[in-house]
Amino acid sequence: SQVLLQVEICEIEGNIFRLKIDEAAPLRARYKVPDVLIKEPTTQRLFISQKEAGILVLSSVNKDYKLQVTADPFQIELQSKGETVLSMNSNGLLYFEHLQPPPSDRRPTGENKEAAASDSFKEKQEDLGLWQEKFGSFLDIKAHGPSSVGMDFSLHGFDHVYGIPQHTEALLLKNTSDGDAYRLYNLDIFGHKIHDKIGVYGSVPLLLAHKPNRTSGIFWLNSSETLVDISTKAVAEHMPSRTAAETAKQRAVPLTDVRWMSESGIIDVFMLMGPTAFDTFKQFAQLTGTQALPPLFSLGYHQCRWNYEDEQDVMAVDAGFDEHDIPYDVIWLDIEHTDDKRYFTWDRKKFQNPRKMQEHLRKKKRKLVVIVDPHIKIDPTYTLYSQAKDKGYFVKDRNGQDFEGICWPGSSCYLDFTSPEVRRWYADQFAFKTYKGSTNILFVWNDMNEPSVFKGAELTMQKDAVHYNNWEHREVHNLYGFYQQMATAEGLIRRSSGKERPFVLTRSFFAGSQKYGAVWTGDNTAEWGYLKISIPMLLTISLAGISFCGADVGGFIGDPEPELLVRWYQAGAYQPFFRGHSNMESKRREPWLFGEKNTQIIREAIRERYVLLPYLYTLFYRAHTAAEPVMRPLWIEFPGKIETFGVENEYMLGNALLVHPVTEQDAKAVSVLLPGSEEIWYDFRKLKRMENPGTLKIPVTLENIPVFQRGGTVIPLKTKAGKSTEWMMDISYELHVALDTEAYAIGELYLDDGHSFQYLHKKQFLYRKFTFHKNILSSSCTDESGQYRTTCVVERVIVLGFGQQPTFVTACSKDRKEKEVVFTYDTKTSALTLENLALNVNADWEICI
Ligand code: MIG
Repeated sequence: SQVLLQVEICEIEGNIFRLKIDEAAPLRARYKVPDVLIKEPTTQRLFISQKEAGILVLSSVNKDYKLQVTADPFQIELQSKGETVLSMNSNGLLYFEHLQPPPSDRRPTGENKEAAASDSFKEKQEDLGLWQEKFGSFLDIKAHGPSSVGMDFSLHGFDHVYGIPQHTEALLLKNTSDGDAYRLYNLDIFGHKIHDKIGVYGSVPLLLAHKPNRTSGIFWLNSSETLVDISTKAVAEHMPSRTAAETAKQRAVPLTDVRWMSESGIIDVFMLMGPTAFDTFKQFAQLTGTQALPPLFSLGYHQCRWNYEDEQDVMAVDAGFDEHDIPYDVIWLDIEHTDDKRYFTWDRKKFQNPRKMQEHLRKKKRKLVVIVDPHIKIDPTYTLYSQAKDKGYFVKDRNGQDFEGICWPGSSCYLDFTSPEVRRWYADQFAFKTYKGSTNILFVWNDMNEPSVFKGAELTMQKDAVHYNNWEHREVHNLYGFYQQMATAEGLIRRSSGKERPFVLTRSFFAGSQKYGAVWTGDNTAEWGYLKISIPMLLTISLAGISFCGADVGGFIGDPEPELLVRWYQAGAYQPFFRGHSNMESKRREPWLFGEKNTQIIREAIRERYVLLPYLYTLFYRAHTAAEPVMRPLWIEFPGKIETFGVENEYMLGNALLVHPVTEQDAKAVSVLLPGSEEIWYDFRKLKRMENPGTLKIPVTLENIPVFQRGGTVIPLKTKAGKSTEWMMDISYELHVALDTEAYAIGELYLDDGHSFQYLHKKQFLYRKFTFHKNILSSSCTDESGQYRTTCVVERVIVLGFGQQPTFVTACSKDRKEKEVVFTYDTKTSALTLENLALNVNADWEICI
């Protein structure tokens, strides 16, 4: 087209490369995604190591990386220590629609006058299709014309690719050559199918590729509708100086081509060079931030329903948990709690005294979460509406009027969260004095923020709606929910004068949403297939940087049979965000409604969760500080073991627990892969060493799901569950020390007040390490900078896989005398249990066996 494009390539600190392509002189600025990168990345100098006609080779300072740029055809090859990892545009699919004046404005100029005259009719017709488009009865007028961008990447030696949530799909991304591309376009699809490549609710344009010696990532920073095509094939190995004999022996090596296409914006892509999976997570976090550290209560169990009807209902459900001795932390109110879907208000007939209700919950050491959606009922008497209207805070339609759509309240306008001023104002709505009836135990749930617009094209906002700074909705679509959660989290922080951690659950998300709270997978269905697919879906979200994720336990739509509900609780108890939720039309399903036996099993599952919280909280601290996903596909822990690369029916929780949910009806046994021939695995409940690693057939009953602890790890637990996390503050700890082949184990415990930012500002935390080595278990400090006062003790230690009955066990802490420890040794399981330890969790001590 002769329109000049400008290419920028740079190396970013920490093994990241960035490629940007924009028009050198566009008619108007093209959209560049703001607010997702946490800071302008620090670039590193690249050196020119070769330059000749049409070829430019750049090397990194340490010479580890080389970028070879060729001019014709334009291609870039990225090598790491001589190994080609990634090449760009090798299939020539770079595509860049430059901005043009609208057809009506175009004046034929000198030389093309004649051509223009003869082709003008045809051209106009063709152009028209690019300047407006019909979708059913909806007309999308593209005020700035066509502006799509696209490019292909070849991943050399890779045939396993992951990421780009959210789809109801398998963990391993599939070849899309003969079907739909993976679509990234946030949509509210009620009753969505499983195994579909249409996007649902949220998008993170991050793709990871893995092979035994390397993990790499491609982060395509674009918030418009995006398609990703994937094609994996085997190609002849590339050997520069090949002899005839070598050619004969030539191996086929895998290659994955990934083609990204976006409706608008620029090409801005980050190549995360790993080389390990954990390096890749750090690189992505360096760009988009890490998981916010959740308040401890939010890792407990959440009880939700559309809807808990009124204050009496809330109290009764709350009391039901105590009556049935089931721990829970939070009860949720859906849209029916409001005055006719006016968010930030209460239906005063059903909730006469919301503060009193919250005081009641507070006394029970529990919390409340209420829903706050982004659409605002058109009603001049509704202050939120009239203020936003006056201030011009709503998204506009293409004619400059407030965009109107239908949603729960009927005709509604949509707050323009892309504007910093709107976000500030919105955040202020959460101030206690503004949000009447709210207290500091109230937290927030953002729903419908794709945004969902009933009777809109694909049930969302028109692409030609107009946002802050005149950007069309098409540019910012996938960012809308990200911004709402950002503003909400900010509001909750601000109402506490910066002291308390927020909790905000969002349905729509984008790269970086991890900084603002939790996400869930939306409206799943109460069927076995949805329980099964929830595992790869959550793993994919976790890989994309969002550790705090979960799926509606029980399945939102429909009524689960009791067995499915039980299995879902057992799975959810070992997943990051754990909430039971159900649709308006679904029957009530509080955990005690399915007979004594099922109540007992669900109670046990939830208690297991509560007992495990010290471990889970520590994992979240690792996610927060080191970008390690809480819930992990097996291949991350076993990067060299090809048999793990496609596993999605089980997963690791941290590095120590392997969880295999039961997702089949009436299962009598499940086939579990315990990877690593050199690993030792222990049954987490029976505390017994598994005979052999590998694929095992494990008998199951309805009582629980298979969970295993990996040898070489120490897991901190509480000795028992309580009514909620706050009731458990003083309960003592128990350590499960699982020995590896060297009779060694190591693990950590992080703890703090569980709710404030003091861990950050005042360094009020404890970060402890437990090491088992040469028959000595020692407790030491991992981070000397942290201090936290607690009287909590380690009460019990169980050493799994301990070779023989010891004769004598002693414990000694720094300034105390040695004391003898009471122990029992189970010769059948080889588990050694040390009791009545009373060793302060805050102190250095040793136990000698
Ligand atoms: O489509 O607020 O995904 O969790 O209960 C219904 C009512 C709208 C969708 C959410 C669901 C919530 C429901 N909302």
